Amino acid sequence: MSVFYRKDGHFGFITFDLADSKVNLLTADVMKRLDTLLDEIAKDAALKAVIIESKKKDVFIAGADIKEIEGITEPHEGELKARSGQKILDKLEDLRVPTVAVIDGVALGGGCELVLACRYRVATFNEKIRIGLPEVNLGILPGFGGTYRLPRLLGLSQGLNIILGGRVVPAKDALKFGLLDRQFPQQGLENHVRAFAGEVSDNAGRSSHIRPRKLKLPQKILDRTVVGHAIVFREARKNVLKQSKGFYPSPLKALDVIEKTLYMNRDSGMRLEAKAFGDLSVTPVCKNLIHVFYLSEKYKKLSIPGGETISSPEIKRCSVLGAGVMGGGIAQLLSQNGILVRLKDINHDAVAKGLQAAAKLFRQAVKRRRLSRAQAAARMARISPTTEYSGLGTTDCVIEAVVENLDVKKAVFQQVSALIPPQAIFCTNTSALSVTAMAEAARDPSRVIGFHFFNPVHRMPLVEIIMTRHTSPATAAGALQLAKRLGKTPILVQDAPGFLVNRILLAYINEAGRLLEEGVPAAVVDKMMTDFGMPMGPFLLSDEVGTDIGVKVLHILEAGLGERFKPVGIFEKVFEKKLLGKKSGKGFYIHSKHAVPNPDIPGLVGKPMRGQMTIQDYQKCRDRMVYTMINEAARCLEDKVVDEPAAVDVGMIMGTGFPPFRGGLMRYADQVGIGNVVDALAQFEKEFQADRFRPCRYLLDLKDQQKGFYR
Ligand code: 3H9
Repeated sequence: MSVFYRKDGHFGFITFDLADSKVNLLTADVMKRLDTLLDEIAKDAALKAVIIESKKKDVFIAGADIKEIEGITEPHEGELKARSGQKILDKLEDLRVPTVAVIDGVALGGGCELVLACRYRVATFNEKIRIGLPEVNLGILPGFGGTYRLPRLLGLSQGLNIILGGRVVPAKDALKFGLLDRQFPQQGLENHVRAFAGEVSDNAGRSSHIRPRKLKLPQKILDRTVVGHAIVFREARKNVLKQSKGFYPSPLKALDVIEKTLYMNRDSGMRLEAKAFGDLSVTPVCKNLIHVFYLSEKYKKLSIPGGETISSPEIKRCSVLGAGVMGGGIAQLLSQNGILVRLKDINHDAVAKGLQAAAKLFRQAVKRRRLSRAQAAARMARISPTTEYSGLGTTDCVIEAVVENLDVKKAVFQQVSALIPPQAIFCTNTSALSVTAMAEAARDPSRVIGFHFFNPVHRMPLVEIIMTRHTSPATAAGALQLAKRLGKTPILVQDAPGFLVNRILLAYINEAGRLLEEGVPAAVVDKMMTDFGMPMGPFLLSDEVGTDIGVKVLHILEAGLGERFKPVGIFEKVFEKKLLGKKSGKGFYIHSKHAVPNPDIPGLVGKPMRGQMTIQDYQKCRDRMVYTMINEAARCLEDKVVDEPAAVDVGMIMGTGFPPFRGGLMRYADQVGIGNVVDALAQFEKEFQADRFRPCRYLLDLKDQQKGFYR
């Protein structure tokens, strides 16, 4: 059983407690049971109020069952699913007596829609509470009445903000927006709720708003007049088009639905919502985004085999060596997550830069009201600067982020490993150098591990955790635990040149360089990839990272993996000319307010750039870059750098911004068809007389077995 009903005096209690599940879900069975209960409740003339609660810790209801949505194959099936759920929630809304949802955890998607159908919503002060409608992140829209009810409750602007952005908000914001009526302490919750239910049942029939929202004048016009609505819709459409770049259909569809239903009666509005839900639920984008949801659920809980039995001591103190861009960012992230940080660099200026970088991030958090001034100051105070190797005797973990030079790093490992407690974890944030070589320079190689953050540290969700043959399970378990504590998604990678993400990325960037040398302008190559959905093209990315860094990493990859990674001539030339990218103001682009193509690049290429391309040529160039990535990723699987295709997809989406709507690089390859990828690569190999395109064994085997990476 999943939904229980009890009557206590004049109050009815509906309790959600889905058996054998950590979370409550509005599965088809749960909805059926709720339907039956509501029919019974509606007949009870003695009832004064209905209270809806959850027995799950930190979860009210996590929404409809995503597995059921994944299984929808026909739009009509999706439409019916939404329509039947809507009718049940309409019954809840239409109950004669007041209904009170008691939220002490997450109320997401259908869970939020259920509370919207209640007359009142109260919550505890539980920090874990999140309320909202994340459906667009799954490529769908709220289908249990959310698009109809939320704009009516919160006003059009705030309603659109939540629905189109797939936003979820903490209780404090929900109270401010009018999504909650009241907050109570967890202690004595039932008494508070009973008193509240008593109060509202005495007032039944009067306002359903306990806290009527006081809108300031411009907002009042925007939210409460037809002209205001037109302005809000126009702005929202502009924003959605800008954000979704046409790749994600659901926010636009949600906007269309709300625009049409805002003045409709409930039944007509709901029908339109259900139809739109059905249409979206069968799109490849929806199925791909659901795949990404599962991947991220799986990887955020990643453990090493047998890792559940290893207890790693909590990391309370951490030393960060090197206060550059990465070191400063890492120090900020650690202190943000309650860890005391010792930030070391060789001189005061260098340390000051790292501190300034951390302080800037905290200032931004205050500006965005994510932190109070006092909280930011307390977090900043957790970082203590030093130019000495002091304080290392009590550290639980060291993260090395000094200059990317193996000899320097080995010296650091040798020196510092003698100063830290024997059980401390020693991490390197190198982006490509041999972690094994560093481990072998340390006193205890089993405590050394790679912990590769991506830039900017506070924003990029991925951490590559790099294991060497020496790394102990306890060290790996400790590193995974740290990654989770920092809110990052880890992937486990074996030590190999460039690890996983940079290896794939640089194979692709080098191929982009070859296209440029063939006369395809850098901006055109970049557009090919942004049209594919990448957040930026390879040349702009190269400018962001720094062409010096790119060339350096390519040389490391060339040394370890061979000729195919030899930096293409144009990268060497750009580097020699000190066109380092954003940091020097010029690279493939000139960086001022906007990046504009650098007119000197064609001269460096030494041949005229091509004019208009045919669609076929355009696609072929793009395929060369994308299939190069697929081939390199397959080589990583063949070399056992990672253990499964899912790790590649998590790495590429979270480390490079590979378009989530494509479900990941490996899933994209499956959708193209492995046979087609292999044939195209073989064709490129022949046409360009280039070994680098030769499909690797892993791909050939998949083709022979008529398999895909996932199927
Ligand atoms: C929707 O509601 C559509 C409607 O508008 C209309 C329909 C017609 N479905 O992550 P955890 C699983 S769409 C299926 O470890 P946490 C999760 O995968 C839905 N499964 O806990 C995991 O499985 P496993 C909109 C779900 O505390 C297990 O529950 N809702 C769902 O770290 C435990 O979860 C969302 O998008 C689900 N809806 O985080 C919310 N939710 O044990 C998606 C969870 O096999 N969910 N599971 O690995 C989340 O964001 C997080 O899971 C949550 C809990 C914050 C709830």
